[in-house]
Amino acid sequence: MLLSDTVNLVIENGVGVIWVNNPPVNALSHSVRAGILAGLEQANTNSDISAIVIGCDGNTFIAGADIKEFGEAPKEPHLPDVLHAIRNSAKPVTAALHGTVLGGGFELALSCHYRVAITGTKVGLPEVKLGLIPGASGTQLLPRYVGVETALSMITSGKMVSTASLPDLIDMQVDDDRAGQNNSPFPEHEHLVNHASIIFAKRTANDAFVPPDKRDISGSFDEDTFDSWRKKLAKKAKGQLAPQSAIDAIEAATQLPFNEALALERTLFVACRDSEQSRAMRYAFFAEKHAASGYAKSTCDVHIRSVAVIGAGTMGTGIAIAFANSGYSVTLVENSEEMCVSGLERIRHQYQKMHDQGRMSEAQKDQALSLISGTSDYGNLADIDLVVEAAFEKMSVKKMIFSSLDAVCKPSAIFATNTSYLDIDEIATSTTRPEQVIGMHFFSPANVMKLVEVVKARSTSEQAVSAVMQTAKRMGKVPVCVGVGFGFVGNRMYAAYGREANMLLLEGASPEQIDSAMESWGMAMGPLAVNDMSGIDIAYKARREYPPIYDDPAYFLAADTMVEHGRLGRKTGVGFYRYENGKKTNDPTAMALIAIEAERLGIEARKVSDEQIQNRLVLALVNEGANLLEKGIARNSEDIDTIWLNGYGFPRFRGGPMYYAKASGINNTIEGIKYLYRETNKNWWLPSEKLETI
Ligand code: 3H9
Repeated sequence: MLLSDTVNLVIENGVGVIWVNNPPVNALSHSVRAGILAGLEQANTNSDISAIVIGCDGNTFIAGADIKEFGEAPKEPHLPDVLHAIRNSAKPVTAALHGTVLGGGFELALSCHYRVAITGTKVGLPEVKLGLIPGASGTQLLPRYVGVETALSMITSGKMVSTASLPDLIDMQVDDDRAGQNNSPFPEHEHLVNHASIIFAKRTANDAFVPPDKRDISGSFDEDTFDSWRKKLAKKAKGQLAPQSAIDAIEAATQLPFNEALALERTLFVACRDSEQSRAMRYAFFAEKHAASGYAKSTCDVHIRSVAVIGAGTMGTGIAIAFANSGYSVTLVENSEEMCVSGLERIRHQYQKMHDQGRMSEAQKDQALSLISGTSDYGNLADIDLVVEAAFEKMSVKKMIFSSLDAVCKPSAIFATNTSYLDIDEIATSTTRPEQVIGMHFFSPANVMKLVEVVKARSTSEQAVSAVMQTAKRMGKVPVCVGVGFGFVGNRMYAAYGREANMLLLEGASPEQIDSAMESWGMAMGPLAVNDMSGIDIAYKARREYPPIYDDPAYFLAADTMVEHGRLGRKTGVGFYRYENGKKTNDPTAMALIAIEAERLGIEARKVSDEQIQNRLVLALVNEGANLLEKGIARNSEDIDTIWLNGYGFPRFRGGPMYYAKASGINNTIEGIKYLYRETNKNWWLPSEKLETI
């Protein structure tokens, strides 16, 4: 019986099955909420039905509220009302779980009287990642099943957890040996779990059951538990409202009667939902999806199964690990057998470390290692589908590698370079297949960082772009397609950001003031601490090999001064800071050296406020982002924001630099940039013509 556009009720063996079909992720859109409510009413009044099952079609049980509806006027029935009806159903309700049971979908499952899950099912309350807290009883019910500590950890991190690790939550586990063998979904999973749930529901139909809200809160906790979480998250999730609100709501679950605590949860949820932070994070969620979606859906008959990585340095080994972790067979290529052996040894060492830190099981480690082999003979690459070159950043070296590959690899093989700034069109000329030459710019550490800039050169075919975008997506990366231009999008913008940090040093701001201003604004790390960590000499050398378009004596003068005094950053124990036993301390010598250069250029030291620092660095990003849009190197603002959120530690609750510029009012942003142009008289502050329409 059709209950709404997306929900059916079928009766099987005396069990009423409320069947949801709302692709792609069975989100709780209005028609799903209305359908489930209608199904409950009908099942409770139908004497042929003794118990109820809620199950879903497709790859997953309900993965949450429909995020698209958050910006619209809420329509009845609201989710809390639907879940109230489930909890108070006279006939027991069983949730049939598979896939990723998230947010409102997990709250629905928690509101049921029983849960049946198939192997591989994951549950989670990821609302904090959208600047929200669970708004339909999640903060109240989860601690009643898994205890306060686990609930605090799951809700404030938003991380998914396997149902296998939550035995108190699941009433029956359905085994499927194939789960977890690869990343592909199992089309019949929903039928298996649904079938098992019907049998379970029939068997337990007459058992006495405790409504979930009547369960006691388990586990040990006291007032300190909540205060210590507040302190911990004030550091870890600095500046964010939602994690703190989540703690308040969970604490209320331990102090107030269920209905009062539920009302408080709702109030906190609505405040979060209507906050700028949540708007920014919801925007970021869709920006990331849009960055890859066009390519993920396009037809592409190139299937990447085997990969070769050229170069066993830090980037090369990280890239090899990233591929092997996703099930690709990887050949690591080096100039000699000895270099190969030591590259493979470094990889083995990395895996051992991940295993020792509890980040992967022995079996996962062995499985990944079994996929990686090494060679120094290009002749062994004849059947490889994708080659990723991560060799020395020199055009002549890259061209030699690509022409050697061209001579041995099969015609369909795609050649990607991990270059950070070299011209990929020029690299492509060294092959007979320029349409299959592309950039795959990973960020260090490549097996951890999610961002991959997929660089489409002028000659690259759409098919090669699709194949690489889809491969990166399958690796769990966030791929963004960009065009060719020095530094592509991320590093090009980072140069503008770093340039202003350098200018501010000449104007009298200290490294620690600049870094702490940016960190308190939300950046994961300040620009000068980052520079010390990655090595100040790297960009110094690049500036000498490829002189910047700006012929200005102050351009990166502070960084150049550090390098010329042998202060290369962490690796030499001094840079913008001093490092003793790995600990960073302020170093007045750095400022003294910079002050001498400032005086030489006639730049007067002045007092700069934290707000001026934040404003200047962020406006530099925005203007450079708009320049890249103007040149067509970035497709749109969403792509730029996705790059900054996933590669540079930009605070998600600010949405990304371009979103932030729009949310702060584009006219204010333009005025700010014009002001800096007038004040500094520097060409790089010339406002981009694209700013009006970013
Ligand atoms: C919540 O529940 C609040 C409640 O506590 C309280 C309410 C009162 N809504 O990621 P994919 C789309 S907050 C709308 O590529 P995958 C997505 O945009 C919500 N659309 O697939 C994409 O569209 P397109 C808490 C959604 O297999 C398509 O589905 N839940 C939603 O790699 C496929 O997505 C979450 O935060 C949604 N909730 O991963 C879960 N979710 O094809 C967020 C996805 O047009 N979702 N779409 O580009 C996810 O984490 C992943 O999508 C998931 C599937 C793991 C489910």
